[in-house]
Formats: sequence, structure tokens, C-alpha cells
Amino acid sequence: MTIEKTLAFKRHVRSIWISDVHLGYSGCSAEHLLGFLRQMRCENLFLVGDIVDFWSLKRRRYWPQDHNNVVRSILGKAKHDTRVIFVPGNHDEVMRDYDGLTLGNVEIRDEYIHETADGRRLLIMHGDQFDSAVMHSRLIGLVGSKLYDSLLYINGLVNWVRRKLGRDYWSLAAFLKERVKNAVDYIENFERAVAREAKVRKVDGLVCGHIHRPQIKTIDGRLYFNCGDWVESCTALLEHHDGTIELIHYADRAEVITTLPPRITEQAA
Ligand SMILES: [Mn+2]
Repeated sequence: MTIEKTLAFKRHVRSIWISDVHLGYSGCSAEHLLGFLRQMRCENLFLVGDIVDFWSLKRRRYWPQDHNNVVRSILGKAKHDTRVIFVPGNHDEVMRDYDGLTLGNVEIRDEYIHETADGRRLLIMHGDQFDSAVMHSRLIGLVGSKLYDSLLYINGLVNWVRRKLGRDYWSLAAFLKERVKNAVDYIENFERAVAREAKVRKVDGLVCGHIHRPQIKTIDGRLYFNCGDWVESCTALLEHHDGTIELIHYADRAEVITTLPPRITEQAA
């Protein structure tokens, strides 16, 4: 019964943050995201980067109807009562050239400072900006950023050869990142770099995405919020009207919502 209620009435919150949706990539859970967006109403919707996966689209053109519907749902909110701010990530970094531009009521910002209802200032950025800090300190630090840049250049050459041989694209950066990512301390280093930035920028906390690890915690007195993603986690951050922030795992709830109603009907019958 309560489930039906949550479906019938849209939940209203002050703000929603989502990141790492990866539209245009086959791993994107657009269906879940659509379900979530349709259930929610908010004053502010923050798109925290990697919303469209241009990297994946470049490799393979994939754009099913569900992905259109997500874009339409977001634009629909932007047209009505929601302020939509898009902070691009590394997979949609082409949009970073348009900092300050408003497209179809969607404001594009390289980064943005949001003030919560209880007066906390939160810096919003995608998070790939901390890759260099994390990678330099962990792995690339051994050889220096100049060499890392050279490696990326060599990576381009390697892929040119691979293309000539009809082989798939192979990313050195992704490979290194994956290796470092697998290390237990990658996430810790990332989070610490984020907290350091929050301190330098004199904000109470930072909201980001990028590493696909949903999280709310305090590090060295600064708030660390990670939106997670819509590839595996299906998570979002919500700001309630009193300023408290909640991390929700939508897929878990969606499962409950799709499995429970038939049972209720059964009982009723
Ligand atoms: Mn990213």
C-alpha cells in the first residue's frame, strides 16, 4: 500500500545530484534512471558529469529510445520548475568549452558552489580533476607527469597501429587507472584529494562523481559526497528541504516496487 503511495505521489526534494549516467553506452541503466526521474520533483537538479559518454559513442554509435527519454525528462524538468545545472565530466568534456552557456534551460558550468538550506557551501565538480593528483602520487609520481604525457602520446601511436591491424582501441590511461583503481588505496587517495580541495577552496564540502563509488562521509572536517553512477550503483544524492543530504540506492527500491504490487493484488483478490 505504501509502495503504491510512493508511486502515485512525486517525492519533492530541494536538490538532486546525479553523475556518471553514461548515455550512449550500452551499460547505462537508463530505464532505472527514468523511473527515478519520473518519481522525483526538485528545485535544483545537478548533473555532475559523464552524463553523455562521448568516448563510447565514438567507438560505437549506440543511442536507444530510453536514452532519448532520459534527455527529454531532464529537459522537461528544466522547462518547468527545476533549475538544471550541468557540470561536465571527462566523458563529456567537449561541453567544458561552453562554461556559462545556457542550452535549453540547462546551465553549463565547469564547477558550481551550491548553498544548502542549512547554509553549507558545497563545491560541485565531476572529479576527474583529481586523477592527476591520485595517479601522480601513487604511480605516475614515480616517473613524473611529463613522462605520463609522453606515454599518452605513445598510446595514440599504438592505437594508430592497432587500427591499421584492425584491432580494437586500447587505452593506456584506462589500463593504468584500472590497475590503480584495483589497489585498495585508490579510492582513499581520491577522497583525500577531494577533501584537500574543499579545504583549499574554503567550502564545507565537495560533491563529485567519477569513480562510481557512492559515498557520504567526513574527511578531515570536510564533507565528501559522491553521487555514484547509473551504470552499476544506480544512486543519487538528495537534499531535503531542511538541508540534510541523503544517498539513495534506486535499483534496490525499484526492485521492491516491481515485485510487490502483484502480491498486494493477490492479497486483495
Ligand atoms: Mn568520469
